[in-house]
Amino acid sequence: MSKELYQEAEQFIRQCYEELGKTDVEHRLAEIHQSIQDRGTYDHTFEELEYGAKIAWRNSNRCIGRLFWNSLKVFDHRELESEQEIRDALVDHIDYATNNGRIRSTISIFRPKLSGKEIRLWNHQLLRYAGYETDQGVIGDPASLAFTKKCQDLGWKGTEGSFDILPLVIQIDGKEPQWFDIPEEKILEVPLRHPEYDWFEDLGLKWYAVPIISDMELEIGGIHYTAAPFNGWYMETEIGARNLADEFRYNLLPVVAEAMGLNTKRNSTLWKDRALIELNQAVIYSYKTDKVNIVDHHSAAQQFQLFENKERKCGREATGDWTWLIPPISPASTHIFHSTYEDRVDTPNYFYQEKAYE
Ligand code: HEM
Ligand code: NRG
Repeated sequence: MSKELYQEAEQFIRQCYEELGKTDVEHRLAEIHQSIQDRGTYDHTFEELEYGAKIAWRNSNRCIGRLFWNSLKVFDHRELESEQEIRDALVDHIDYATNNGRIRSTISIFRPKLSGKEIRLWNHQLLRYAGYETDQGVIGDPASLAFTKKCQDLGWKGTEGSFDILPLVIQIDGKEPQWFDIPEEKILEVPLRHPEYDWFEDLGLKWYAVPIISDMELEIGGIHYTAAPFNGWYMETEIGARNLADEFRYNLLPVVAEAMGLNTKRNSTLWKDRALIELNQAVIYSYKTDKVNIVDHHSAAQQFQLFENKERKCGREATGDWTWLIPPISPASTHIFHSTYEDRVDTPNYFYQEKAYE
């Protein structure tokens, strides 16, 4: 029997039962020991699964949003077997999490990897825009070029627009992956406009409401959940300072700066910085006006400080990856910049896994 698996299980179960104030640990451990001996694996109870997913969020060193780790909604979909059932659960996840803009932090957990058999979601996020290589250059999101090609190989056709939502691609146990369009009425998007610049909306920019990471593996007590999409809500810089601004993404700083009438020939006019601020202001203004949850980076940093304090009160020190925790705009205006964090990776946690395609 797998010694490592039992040891991973024991460590998790002891932590879980201790934190939840449960007393029947030894009995549960004996049960798990027996199960691993009989079947080579064990099943989490719903309570263990739910708390494991929450601890995994709490342990996510790169996440600034961890104050809310204990209010994650967990959907247990371990019984689902077909691509269609999984598609329906994913669409329900999008719908539940979106909640007309009052976004709910949610995770949907499908059956874990067992003797090499696994469910994989090929999407990086359940909602994301396609990217196309054309004679006029890239249209859409350059980060999606490879996945978009895969979708086309599978028979999906996009409209070569700048904001085409990609289909869900689901693969079970190495079989041919199946793709499904997401019903339009389930997708909430926010057209971007600016509180002072009327011309801004004419740029025709938008972004989707909910970031739902779908390609990471959730590990709890030695069990590997390879399909476990999760979401919170956006921090404005993710959209305004990275997705729309990076030169290798939508690359919109020159467009915004020109429209602002800035001299883009000279670095010293700080046109990039000024365009960044207005782009981020537009993101915040648009999401707030449409009543779609979003957090600005100053509030997020304050919430993260509350998380650090709460953790200390519980006898833990928050671990963190400083290089990811600092926001890409005005980092030194947050306490995070002036702090240090131990980048120790505890489990349960969310991990990168090998790409399912390529
Ligand atoms: C990373 C914010 C919820 C797990 C991040 C990042 C931000 C962020 C800004 C950095 C992303 C980047 O630079 O690309 C938030 C906010 C949330 C939230 C505002 C609102 C509730 C969640 C939830 C989970 C989670 C619900 C899991 C249950 C993670 C993980 C990463 C991350 C694993 C690292 C991703 C990677 O390495 O690519 N978060 N987050 N976050 N967050 Fe959160
Ligand atoms: N930067 C990515 C999303 C990464 C995760 N961010 C969150 N996660 N806010 C982007 O699409 O811009 N979350 O679970 O809320």
